Amino acid sequence: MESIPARPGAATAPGDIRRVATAIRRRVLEHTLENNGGYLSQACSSAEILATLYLGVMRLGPSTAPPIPRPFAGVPGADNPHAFTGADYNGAPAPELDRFIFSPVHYALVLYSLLIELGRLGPDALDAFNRDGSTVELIGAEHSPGHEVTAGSLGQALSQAGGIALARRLRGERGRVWVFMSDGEFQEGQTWEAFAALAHHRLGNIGIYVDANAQQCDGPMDTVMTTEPLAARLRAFGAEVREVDGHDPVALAAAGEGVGEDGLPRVVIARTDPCRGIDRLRERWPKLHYVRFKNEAEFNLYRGLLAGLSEGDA
Ligand SMILES: Cc1ncc(C[n+]2csc(CCOP(=O)(O)OP(=O)(O)O)c2C)c(N)n1
Repeated sequence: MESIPARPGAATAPGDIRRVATAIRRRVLEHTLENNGGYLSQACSSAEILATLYLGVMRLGPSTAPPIPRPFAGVPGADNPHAFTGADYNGAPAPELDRFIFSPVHYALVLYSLLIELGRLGPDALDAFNRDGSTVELIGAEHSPGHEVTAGSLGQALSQAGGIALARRLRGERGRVWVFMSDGEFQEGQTWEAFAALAHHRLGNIGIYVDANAQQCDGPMDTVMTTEPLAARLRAFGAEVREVDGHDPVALAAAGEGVGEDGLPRVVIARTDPCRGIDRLRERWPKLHYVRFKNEAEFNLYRGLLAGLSEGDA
């Protein structure tokens, strides 16, 4: 049987990653039905990427955070000793361990669902989803489970991750910095400025996975503003680029190998399908960014799909 050895001491079979990915889609669909709205196509596109990062790429310690997320304790500041980030769901920081920076924070429910599947977050954690005073935010922020920075204004997290990567290198830490981004963020100038800085400082300890689902909130990327040829542009900015099928855990894990060993930032462009695993979503194309159901018939249709998803062959 194939296995993915990237995470030391814990080889994960691709089948396990696929099962986790299916469970993510199921939970996100369930919540989209419950709340009549959700970032469902993002679960379809990114489930294998995020599951592979956690199970086959990143070196993280066990969660040190409570299974039921803490309420919001205010923004960080000199006068607020109670503020916290959600990074402790990714384990305590250690020089040899990796850090994870989650950039397109409207994907938050996808990350929470993954953390639940991995036992890093309790199964009831989503009871507080999108409630006032809760950290389990619809649009995640630094206090939300699994998040380390506030990135709701898209395109900023990579710059923050670059600063963390530079600081880690200056301290002699061997742990890497992994960033998850969406393709819409490559329409923003700050992203390219960040890449110029990563290349200038030769930050080879940073790896970036991009969910290239070819969609953004106003529709298909190529009609709003194309970012192609993305790989060539990134190479021109000094990155080492791999392009893979974003639903293939083996290819995704292999594309992250060797990060931390040379002087170039690594970008994995994961080509994905925003309807993967929930084929009926194609009927809604190109309006996929935020899914809401229009009538009882549609609710019933998607409720019916839930059962199929639990059998798990997305
Ligand atoms: C700086 C900034 N501009 C605009 C927005 C509004 N916005 C929220 S999600 C989104 C789409 C971003 O593209 P992507 O994440 O690739 O879309 P998806 O695949 O989730 O549809 C936009 C423009 C934002 N959050 N931040």
